[in-house]
Amino acid sequence: MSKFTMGYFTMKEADVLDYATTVLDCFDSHAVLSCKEIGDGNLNYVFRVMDEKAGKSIIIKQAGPCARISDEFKVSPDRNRIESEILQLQHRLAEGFVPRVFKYDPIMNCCVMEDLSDHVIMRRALMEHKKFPFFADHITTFMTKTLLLTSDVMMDHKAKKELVKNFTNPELCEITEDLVYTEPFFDCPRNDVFPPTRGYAEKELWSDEALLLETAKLKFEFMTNAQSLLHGDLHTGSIFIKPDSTKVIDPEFAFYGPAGYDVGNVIANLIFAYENAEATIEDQQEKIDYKGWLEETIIQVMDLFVDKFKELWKEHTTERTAKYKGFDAYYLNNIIRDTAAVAGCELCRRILGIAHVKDITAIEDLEKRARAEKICLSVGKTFILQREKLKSGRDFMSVVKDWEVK
Ligand code: SR1
Ligand code: MG
Repeated sequence: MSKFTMGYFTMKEADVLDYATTVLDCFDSHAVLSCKEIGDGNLNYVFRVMDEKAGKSIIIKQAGPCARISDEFKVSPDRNRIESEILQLQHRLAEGFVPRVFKYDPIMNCCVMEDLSDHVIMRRALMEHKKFPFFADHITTFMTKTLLLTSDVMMDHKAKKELVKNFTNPELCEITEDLVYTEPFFDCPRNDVFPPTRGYAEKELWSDEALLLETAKLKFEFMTNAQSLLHGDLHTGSIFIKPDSTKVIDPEFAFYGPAGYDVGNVIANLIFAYENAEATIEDQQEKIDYKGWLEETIIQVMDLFVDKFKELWKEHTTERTAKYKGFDAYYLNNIIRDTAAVAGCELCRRILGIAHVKDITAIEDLEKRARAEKICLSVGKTFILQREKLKSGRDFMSVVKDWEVK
């Protein structure tokens, strides 16, 4: 009996090599394989197994019994099932935008998938000021298809409820409820506040009762609005990219929630890249050019999402009442409002909470970092409070630009 069928344990590189040789049939039986752990996320272990001679490689991703970032977060390794299943579903809904899954192993809580090493992690590429002209088009196709085609507007309601059951994800949702909606908005011991930012957080966020009330409403919206099957953590570290291809990875936070959650995360993380560019590009012309590209991308993400939403709505709506005049605009307005609010929460939580983003922490000049953090917090707060008024990509960007000159 193989050690891989006797019960779960967390694998080291040598175990993964053994697993690839004895359990999988991806490689030639005489192949000389090598293995390296390459994960740098907050939760899991990611191994690349290579047959260099044949130029073949795969990824084996294993969920540990707690988060990699801190063993305070006990998260069931069943998240690997959620990840494998949703990647297969997203492949059917939005082909070409996710890695292929070859196998899910419920004993070892790992999945075997396509190696995307010809792509790069988008956050890193943006920090090197690389441009991706097709990104807005790709990500809006991915989001409209995965979000709308899994909603009650376009799905049989009983089948949708089965998906809600299958993708109930209480532990990972709890992380988001705490880390995104709760802890950044008070002086939580688990927060990680850059000292020059503390005063601003105390005055402008933690003591603003109107803001706190809105964050409570948003948290309940996140917990109770089973609108669409979300990716659930769609930041630029969850995107593998190259100029002509965009692949969305790491959907272990997937569950049925408000569609604007995914769109808002994309927008907020592009704003982090925008503030990184402002703080780190020395040459003025290069800075204007790169920020200009990011600005257009942010605008297009919102606006192409709206255009593609309308097209899909026309083609795929099955729910009779959703076809009533005006319901499409009502539904879309709610998603745009939620997008603004979620972008606002993400902007605040990545500055004040436990899980930061490198776009900001890598800014070496401390004054520039403090300025970037203040802008992110101010934009975040405005997005939350003004969410009913922000209707287009340009509206989002004018908030960012207004705070840059204040
Ligand atoms: C304990 S996990 C911290 C963060 O990392 C993930 O990528 C999610 O964004 C989560 O909030
Ligand atoms: Mg992740």
